[in-house]
Amino acid sequence: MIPAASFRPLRFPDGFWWGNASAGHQVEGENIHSNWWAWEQLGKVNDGTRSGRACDYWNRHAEDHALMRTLGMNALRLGVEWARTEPAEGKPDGDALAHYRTLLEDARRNGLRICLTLNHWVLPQWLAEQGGWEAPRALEAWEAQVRRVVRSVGDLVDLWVTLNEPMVPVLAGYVAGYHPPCRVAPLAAARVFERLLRAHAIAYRTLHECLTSAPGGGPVMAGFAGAYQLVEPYHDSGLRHALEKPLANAIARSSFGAWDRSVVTGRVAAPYGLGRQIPGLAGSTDFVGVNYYTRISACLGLDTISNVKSGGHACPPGVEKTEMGWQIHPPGFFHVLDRVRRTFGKPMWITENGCADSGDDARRRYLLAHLAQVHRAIAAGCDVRGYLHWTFTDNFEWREGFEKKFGIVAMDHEDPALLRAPKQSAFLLRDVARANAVTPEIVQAHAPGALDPWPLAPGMR
Ligand code: IFM
Repeated sequence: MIPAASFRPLRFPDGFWWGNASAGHQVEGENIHSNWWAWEQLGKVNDGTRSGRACDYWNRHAEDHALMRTLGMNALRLGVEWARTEPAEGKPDGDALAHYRTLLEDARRNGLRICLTLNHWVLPQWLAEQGGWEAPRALEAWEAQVRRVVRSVGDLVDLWVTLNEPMVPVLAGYVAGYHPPCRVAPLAAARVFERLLRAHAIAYRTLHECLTSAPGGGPVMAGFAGAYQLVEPYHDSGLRHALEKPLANAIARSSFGAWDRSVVTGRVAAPYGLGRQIPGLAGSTDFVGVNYYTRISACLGLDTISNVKSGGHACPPGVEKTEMGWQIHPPGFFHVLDRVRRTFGKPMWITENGCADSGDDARRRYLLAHLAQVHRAIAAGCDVRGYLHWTFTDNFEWREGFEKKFGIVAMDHEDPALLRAPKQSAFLLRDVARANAVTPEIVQAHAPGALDPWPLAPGMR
C-alpha cells in the first residue's frame, strides 16, 4: 500500500508554457518554392503522399489557434518558411511576410506565447540549386532572411529558435542520404556542419542586434533546438556490451555532442572539424530547446550499417516502440535534460516530445510518463520553462508522409474539409495545462495505471 502522501500532484513552475510545436512545411501547405516540395514531386515519400495542402494551416490558422485556446494551451511553437518569404533569389514576398504577421497576431490574441523557428530544415529551391547551405551566398542570404523576419514579426516573438535539429540535415542529408539532397558525402557533411554553426551564430547575433527585449519586456531569448537522445549499448553486459560502449559514445559525440561542444567552445568540433574558431559562436544560446523522443541502442551487428542508412533503430527485446519504430524510454528524457543542464547551464524549453500513434492510447501513456520525467528533472535542478508537445494536428511527417500520426488533433489529409477532431490526448494535455500539474485524478481519467506506482513506475529511473 502506497501512503497517500506519495500521491502528491506533480506541479510545474508558475508561468510554465504549455503548448504544441509544428513546422511550416509540415502544416502550412503549398510550400511550392521549397527544396522539399521539389523532392516530394519525385515520388520520394515512403507512403507515396506529398505535403500538398498539408493541414492548410496557412489559411486555417485562426481555427487552430481558437482550438488551442479552448484546449487550455498558452504557447505555440511554429516556423517561418524561407521559401515563402523569398521564393525567388533576392525577391522577398511582402505578402507572405505580412501573412505571417497576421497569423502570429491571431495566435497572440488567443493567449499563445510564441516560439518561432527560423529554419526547420527546408530551403528555398533556388538556394538548393546553388548547393544549399554549401552555396557561396548561403550565409549572406540567410542573414538577410533573418533580418526581414525580425523586421516583420520581431515584436511578436517570445522565444527564437534559430535552427531546428541542425544535426538532422547534416546526418540524414549528407551522411545517411535519405533526406534532400540525399547525398552520402562525409566531406560535404563536415562543410554543412560548419555552415550551420555559422548560420546559427549569425542568427543569434542578428536577433540581439535588432531586438532589445521580448514582447513582455523580458530579455531577448534566442537559441537552437537540438534532437537529443539517450545513447546506450544495446547489450546489458558481456563482451558485446563492452564493445558497444565506445560505439554509443561515438554516436553521441558525432551527433548532438559535436553540435553542443561547438556552441559551448565556439570551435568546430570533431569529427567535423579541427577546432576552427567561428566568430560569435561561443556561448551563443540564451536557452536550449530540447527535442526528445527516444533512446538509441548502439548495437554492433550486421544490421548496424543498414540501420544507419535507413534511419532504422535497433530495439532490445521487450522494449515498447512507437509506430516510427522508436523505443519508448521515458527515463532518457530525465538524463538528456540533466546532461543539457550540465553542458550549458541555461534555461531549457521542451521544444518537441511526442509519439506516432494511430490509436491514441500509447500517446496518452507516453505523454504522462514523459511529463513525469520532466517534473523529475525540474525537481533535480533543471530550469525547464515549458513543454511544447509534437504536435497539434496530424501532419506531414517528412519521408514518412501522412501515415504517421503525431497529433493530439486528428486530421485526415484526404478529407476535403480537413476537419480537426481533438483526440483524448488533447483533453489530457488540456487538463494538465489547466492544473499546471499532473495529478492522480488526471492520470486516472485519461490513462489509468500509466504512472503506477505513483509517481514513477519501476524502471522509470
Ligand atoms: O516531425 C519531426 C519534426 O519535424 C522534427 N523533430 C522530429 C519530429 C517527429 O519525427
